[in-house]
Amino acid sequence: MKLTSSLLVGAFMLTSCNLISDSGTKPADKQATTETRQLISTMFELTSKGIMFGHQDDLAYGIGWIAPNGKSDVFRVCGDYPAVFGWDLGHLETGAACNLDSVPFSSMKQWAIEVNALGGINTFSWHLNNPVNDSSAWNFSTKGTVKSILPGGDKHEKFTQWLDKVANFFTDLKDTTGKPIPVIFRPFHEHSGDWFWWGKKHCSSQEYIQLWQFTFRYLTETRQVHNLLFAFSPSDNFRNKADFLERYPGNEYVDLIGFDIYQMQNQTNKQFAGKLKEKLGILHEVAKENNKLAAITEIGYEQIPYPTWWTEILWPAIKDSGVSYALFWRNAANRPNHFYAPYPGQQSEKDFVELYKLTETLFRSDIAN
Ligand code: BMA
Repeated sequence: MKLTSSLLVGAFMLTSCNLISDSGTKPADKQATTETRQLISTMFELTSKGIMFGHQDDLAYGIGWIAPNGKSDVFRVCGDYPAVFGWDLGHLETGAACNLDSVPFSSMKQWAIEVNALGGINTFSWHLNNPVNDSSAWNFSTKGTVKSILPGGDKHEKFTQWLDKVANFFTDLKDTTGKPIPVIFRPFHEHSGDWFWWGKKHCSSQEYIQLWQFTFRYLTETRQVHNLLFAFSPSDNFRNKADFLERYPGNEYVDLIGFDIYQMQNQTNKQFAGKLKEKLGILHEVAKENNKLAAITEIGYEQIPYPTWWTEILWPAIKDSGVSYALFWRNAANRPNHFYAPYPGQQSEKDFVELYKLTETLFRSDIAN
């Protein structure tokens, strides 16, 4: 498996291609580009090979470095890059040069293009500001915020201008031949929690669904952006399938379903693994019934305080889940102890290499080409 150790050297590792039925492998956007169609098919195919490892802001910064003065903590530990790269568009809507975690959008674009060229997959979340008071995504002090940005609302036009910026960003992501590169877009995430202004307590199900459907149509129809797969991801607080689907906008608007889950410091390994497994069981059922890709759209244990967490706790819980990928959250350069992937010298480093060596964990070199 992991033969290459350089992002610049690609080896085609997959020797067999299990052809899967066409149903459910087509993007929700009926006019999606050929590359976007290929991406969704490839992702489905890869689920029979293993689970892709993903990391947020992997190329932008890590422990003790900020680009260009350093590189990927994941690479530093295992000599390979993640297969999936997470980015966040928060603050793009304001016209700022950098996102909410100080990543320059111009660099983000370049990295996303590079990732695509080298066979990796990009996924974008969007911690967009509160459109009513221009505070952060976590500010829910304004009433009826979601309603105000829907058609007819007094912030609707402002919201469409924000979506224009997102559309421009995605349209700008082009390969060397000028073709738009396919990416995953995961807006309005963790909507089943209450911490974002689009959260459960702050809008009705109908409003959330309208917001999703409007966003989908605005990007794909009004702005003709056709390089997106749409990911729907609540937090981990759903109890059953119906609960998971409570704010689901419908199969015609979604390509991938998942959830965000973190091990809390007061949670034992056993509790976390049990919860993760239980939620993955529900996700698997929903994904199967709706022919959707499934993923763990955010995960991690802050500071990874347990040396063998990767192979003893995480892997047994996820290995048979059928998810396409698990995206680990960021290794913040400017926020002490806010990291979710190991770095050289971190106590779970060796165990992470063991995880890396497993045939069923897929990193960049495993999915190249
Ligand atoms: C959170 C934290 C914040 C960050 C936000 C968006 O979970 O990592 O520091 O600003 O995600 O990336």
